[in-house]
Amino acid sequence: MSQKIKTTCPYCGVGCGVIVSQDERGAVTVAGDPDHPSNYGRLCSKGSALAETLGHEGRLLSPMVDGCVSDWDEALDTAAKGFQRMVRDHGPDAVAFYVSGQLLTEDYYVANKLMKGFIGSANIDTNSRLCMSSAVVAHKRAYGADIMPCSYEDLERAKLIVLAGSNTAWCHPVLYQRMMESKRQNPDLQVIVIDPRATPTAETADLHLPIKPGSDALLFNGLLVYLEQGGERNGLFVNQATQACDEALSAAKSDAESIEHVAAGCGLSVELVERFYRLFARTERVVTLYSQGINQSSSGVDKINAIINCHLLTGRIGRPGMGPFSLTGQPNAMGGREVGGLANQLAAHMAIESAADRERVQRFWDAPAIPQKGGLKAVDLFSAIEAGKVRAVWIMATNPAVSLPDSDQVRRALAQCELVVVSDCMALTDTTAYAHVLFPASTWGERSGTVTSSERRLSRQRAFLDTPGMARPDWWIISQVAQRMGFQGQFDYRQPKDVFREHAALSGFENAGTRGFDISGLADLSDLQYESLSPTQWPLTSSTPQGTARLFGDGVFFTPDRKARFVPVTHQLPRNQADATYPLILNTGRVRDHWHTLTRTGLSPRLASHTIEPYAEIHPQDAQGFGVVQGALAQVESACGSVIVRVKVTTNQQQGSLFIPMHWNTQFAETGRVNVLLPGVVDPLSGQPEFKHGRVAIQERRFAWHGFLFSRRQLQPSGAVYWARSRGAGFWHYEIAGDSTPENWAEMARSYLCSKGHEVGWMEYTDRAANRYRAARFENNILESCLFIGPDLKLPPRDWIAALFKKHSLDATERASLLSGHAPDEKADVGKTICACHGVGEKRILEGIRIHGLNSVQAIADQLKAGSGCGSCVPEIRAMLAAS
Ligand SMILES: Nc1nc2c(c(=O)[nH]1)N[C@H]1C(S)=C(S)[C@@H](COP(=O)(O)OP(=O)(O)OC[C@H]3O[C@@H](n4cnc5c(=O)[nH]c(N)nc54)[C@H](O)[C@@H]3O)O[C@H]1N2
Ligand SMILES: Nc1nc2c(c(=O)[nH]1)N[C@H]1C(S)=C(S)[C@@H](COP(=O)(O)OP(=O)(O)OC[C@H]3O[C@@H](n4cnc5c(=O)[nH]c(N)nc54)[C@H](O)[C@@H]3O)O[C@H]1N2
Ligand code: SF4
Ligand SMILES: [Mo]
Repeated sequence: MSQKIKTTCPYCGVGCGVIVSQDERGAVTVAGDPDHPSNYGRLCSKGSALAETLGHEGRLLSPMVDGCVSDWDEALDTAAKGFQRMVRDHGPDAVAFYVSGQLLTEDYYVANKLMKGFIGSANIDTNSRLCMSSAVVAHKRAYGADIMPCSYEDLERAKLIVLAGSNTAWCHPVLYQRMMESKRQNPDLQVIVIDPRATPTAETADLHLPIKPGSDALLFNGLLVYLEQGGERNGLFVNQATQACDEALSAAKSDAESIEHVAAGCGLSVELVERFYRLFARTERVVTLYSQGINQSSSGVDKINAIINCHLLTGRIGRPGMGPFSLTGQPNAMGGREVGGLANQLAAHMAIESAADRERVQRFWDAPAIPQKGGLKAVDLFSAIEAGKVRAVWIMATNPAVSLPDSDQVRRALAQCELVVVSDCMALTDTTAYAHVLFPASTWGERSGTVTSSERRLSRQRAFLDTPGMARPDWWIISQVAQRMGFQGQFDYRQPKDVFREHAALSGFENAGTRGFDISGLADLSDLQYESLSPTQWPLTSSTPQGTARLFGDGVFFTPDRKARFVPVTHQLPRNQADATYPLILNTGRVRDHWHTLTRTGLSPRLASHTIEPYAEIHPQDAQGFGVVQGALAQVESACGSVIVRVKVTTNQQQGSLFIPMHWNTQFAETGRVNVLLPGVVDPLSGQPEFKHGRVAIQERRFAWHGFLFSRRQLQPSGAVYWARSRGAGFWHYEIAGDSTPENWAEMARSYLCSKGHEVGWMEYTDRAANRYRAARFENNILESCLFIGPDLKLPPRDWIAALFKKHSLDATERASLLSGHAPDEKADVGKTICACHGVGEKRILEGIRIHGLNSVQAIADQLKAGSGCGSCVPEIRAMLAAS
């Protein structure tokens, strides 16, 4: 009999429900929960591959102190005493926490309570600073509270969906699938994508505006003027429910003088801008979604307010099928905002600037201290660490040595910080490498609590696995440290539900409708009710026990006079502009099947095969101009650092900019860490970094030799200047390149592939003159590892080698072909993986289209199975069909 448990996907902010089944032997399968209102059974490629990421490979299984295995008592005491000493000697602001939207609400609540109420500093910030802090500020400016008014359901009820700075098809795939499904049901639904790149999302949209990077506020200011001049103002709503409309309009008018002016400023044709404006003007039911292309900007807050202004002018907010919609990235980005996990928030949507709120929270917590002002925001926090102002930091569930801008600065800061405490489930990350105290955290599958999705929907994460080793949940670790700092009474939680009930009670404490975030209806949940809690949207009070799908439909907001605010915006281009030294704009973001710093998806063969290396996308004309070619390696340089990445030449990239994914780090490709290129430029209002606009130069990076190696074991390719590793089915795949040719290839190869004193079946081929070398190592006829080196990029197809690793033994012909470097069968090379679910490669699909006449997504699914699984690759298949 198999056991079934309902929980929530740990990846993106869509918050899909999953059902986990486990058979008697412990084998886990994961399926979409048909009853969960986020996904109704759907999953994307990442969600579908969750069962592949549950192994204990690389896990941190015991506490560590100063690099040595320790026990809980020693590790907890070391951290607690260290923090106490810093507070005593240097004051509470010498201590900081840097936490994460991947913590559960219960963990987050306890961390925030310890810092703000008991250590008495507001120095707790979160990686959500990098993610949606601009949305928080914009929402507060417009609505008086950090509230996202819409529901996912609005995407099905809309007639027009505008996606601004969002690659939804890859980053919120299930929402994208829902949009595409409603488009099938309702062909009138139009989708517009605003993105400098032609992403898979843009390629399937009705209209794509390949906007000049950073110019969105101008576009939306122009839209505001167009709507006003076209008579689209909702006079009743504007008069009764808003303030400052005229100020915003006059700012927009002087900013966006004419459509021609907007078109020129945004690098778009007048015709395209007009089409967008006309569609927006004539469609009452419009939802505008925005994500990192808008938020991660030195003027992200203004951009969001420029968008919200258009919805306020037309009164398109709070009713079905319309509204401004902030897409959140992490599974619990929203939960973090609810508990007040940002340095400039208090708790439960109360304001740190308000004396009354401070007093209220202090009383509720029975806390000795409450900070009088906001704390350090992420980028400033790490500067303060380097400057020695913050002397102890506790990092939880985030990898700032990779994910913060100017990440070499972060490394310098951590290297000299007096006390670095890190809670992570993985032993070796770029950040854990700096820890004095390392706490082993339990992770998805083992932990239990709640998360909140983009649409304000609270869902349960439930444990279904035993926690390995000595790992413990984050709320427990934080409570233990708090108790050992002397705060016994207020942190004696026994279960996540104790924390949850307190959090829910605080949300309703002396609220009386003044604060939008109110889940007081859940404050008295019994243990059983918490266990069986089904997904619901806040506010959820005694008068709205079923939750709330939409807010602001009544035209009542959370400002003092209860009216929404228009915010006058003058567009500002990114502070980084290209110049002669750094002629290209650097744009960064995500790939379809990887999650952030690869600690989870990097271990899944199915997911890793979609993108195996760090790369830069560049327009063909730029590639020619800068002398870089498809498939070669290039060096990309900025004023603060440099990386080496593979070149992808594509017209999807606009001229004058590059795109490099954010995911690679020291564990997976030492020279592929894109954040060494980006300076710590932030939005002055929100502190959110400008990840989408760096300035860089690119040039060819010549190497004396190129190669690749496959091995069943993880290796250290010393001697290679460039290396990137990727997980395959049963092997690790390394792409390598080096500057100096070794005296003896065989010696180098053995140093890579052979463990010392362990001589094994070994075949090799050397052509010194041509600088070619091949070697393969066998154990009982099973291919154990192999290495291919050549003077240039002409190396055997990797998919052929990958296929050989699936075989139980290789026959003589196969061994011979390995050494000759020629695949015996051309078909063995299927190309880059497109469909992760069924492992179908690009070449197979192209062959199907060109040779076998497959002319629709359905035909390809029927014949090749590609696209018939989770559907995440359908946008790419559509693009291949369109290109043929
Ligand atoms: N596969 C995958 N999915 C994820 C994640 C992941 O790591 N992998 N992470 C999750 C998280 S935490 C987040 S925050 C979300 C992010 O989700 P998204 O915001 O959709 O993802 P990004 O790729 O960061 O950026 C989105 C787009 O912004 C565009 N852009 C850049 N500059 C501009 C500009 O000036 N104007 C406009 N209009 N667009 C611009 C980029 O070209 C890019 O296509 O994804 C979540 N989902
Ligand atoms: N260039 C560039 N940089 C970016 C971005 C970009 O678009 N471009 N986007 C930014 C954004 S939006 C985000 S959200 C960040 C994300 O960046 P990070 O938050 O740094 O990335 P993750 O790899 O998700 O880090 C999560 C860590 O938590 C650990 N972990 C997993 N589960 C648990 C748990 O239960 N408990 C504990 N204690 N640890 C756990 C994982 O092993 C991992 O080390 O990156 C930002 N950086
Ligand atoms: S869209 Fe994919 S990654 Fe996001 S929650 Fe759903 S299954 Fe998980
Ligand atoms: Mo994010």
